Amino acid sequence: PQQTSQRAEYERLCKEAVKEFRWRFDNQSPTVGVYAPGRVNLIGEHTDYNGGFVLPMALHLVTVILGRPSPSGSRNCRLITAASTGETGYHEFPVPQFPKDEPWEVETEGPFWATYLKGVVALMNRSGSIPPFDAIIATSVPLGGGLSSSAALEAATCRFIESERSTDMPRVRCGIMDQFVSLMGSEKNALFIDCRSHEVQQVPMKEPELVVLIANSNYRHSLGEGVDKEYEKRRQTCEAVAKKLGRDMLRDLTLEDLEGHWEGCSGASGVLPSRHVVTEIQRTSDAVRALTDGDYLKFGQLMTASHKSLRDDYEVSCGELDKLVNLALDGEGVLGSRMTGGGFGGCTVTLLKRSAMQSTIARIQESYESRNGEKATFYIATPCGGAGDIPQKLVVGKKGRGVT
Ligand code: GAF
Repeated sequence: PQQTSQRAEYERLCKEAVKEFRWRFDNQSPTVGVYAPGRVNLIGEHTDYNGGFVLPMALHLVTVILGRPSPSGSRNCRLITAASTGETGYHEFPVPQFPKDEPWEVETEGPFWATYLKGVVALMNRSGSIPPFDAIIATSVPLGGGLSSSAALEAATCRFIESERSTDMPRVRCGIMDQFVSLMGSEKNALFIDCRSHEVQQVPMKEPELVVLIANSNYRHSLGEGVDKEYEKRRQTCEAVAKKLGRDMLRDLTLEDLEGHWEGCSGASGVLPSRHVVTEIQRTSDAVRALTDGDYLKFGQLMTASHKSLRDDYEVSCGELDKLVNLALDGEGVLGSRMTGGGFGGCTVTLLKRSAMQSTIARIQESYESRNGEKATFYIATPCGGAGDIPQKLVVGKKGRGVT
């Protein structure tokens, strides 16, 4: 795989998006451009909504939004996606507003990707001061690939609205990790986030002989469709067990607490998922210590243990992810491997020696195929910064004529 920079990614997407924006919107150039990255989580899975620890890093893969205020007299926002996103479409809607005192659900009419954007706009539009806009979305974060394409879109929307006037929307009660790292990512560092206190520690990723390799199973997950029920079910189980044992969150429980109440909990369906969360929180803080001490062997072992726990106790892996992890581990120079993100499809993340990268990729390519007959695709992950503005000259071009 090519190792591109975040800047190269947003420049490429911006060029494409400016052309399509001008083509669609009367040859006008956009005036604002922003980007926000996807993420890979190194360890700490399904811990965020239990108040635990996570260790994600922002990626070079980004979502960009370019736009401008709507022409005067227009009351609606107009939204398009760039052809390369593979989810092309057009959607027109009035600027959504979050009612102050009533329960509210985002208007889900229109394509699903628009719902994420509308939800963020509504939350930011409590005072009703956001004017309508025209915008285009382009992305290099694989959709439904477990690298936070939806959080990247939410973070980009947030940045876009902020820039113009200088969370998970489609009913998934997700945690804070993805949006947090997409906004706050740090170049050269993974972020160790305490999801209860929101304290953050930057953890340098600085061993040049090691590579973090992402393998996309190309079996798509979507937390917003069918799979969302599985995600929500697990979340409810965690909340119920914590409540039953008299605590706010599983973060407050130890393994001993849990084992002592083995009988009291709702059978294996409650205890096993909780055991994953409690042990994963511990593994994540151990992993940060290992990384800080330069003990990469240990870090790798913790990653692999995390996968087993997600597979056997939390039951969020799938055949494709297990196959990718097993194939990765089945060779020299691989320190650890695990599924990353919500699960049920998407990507794995593997820590390995640089010298072992080609042979590992070749081994996977030879034997891996998803249930839909897809091969895997690969990315090298280096920690990148969070959401930002695209330089004006790329967005509007010379003398406001746009980039052609
Ligand atoms: C998804 C969610 F959006 C995150 O909040 C997190 O819970 C993750 O699954 C699992 O660690 O990406």
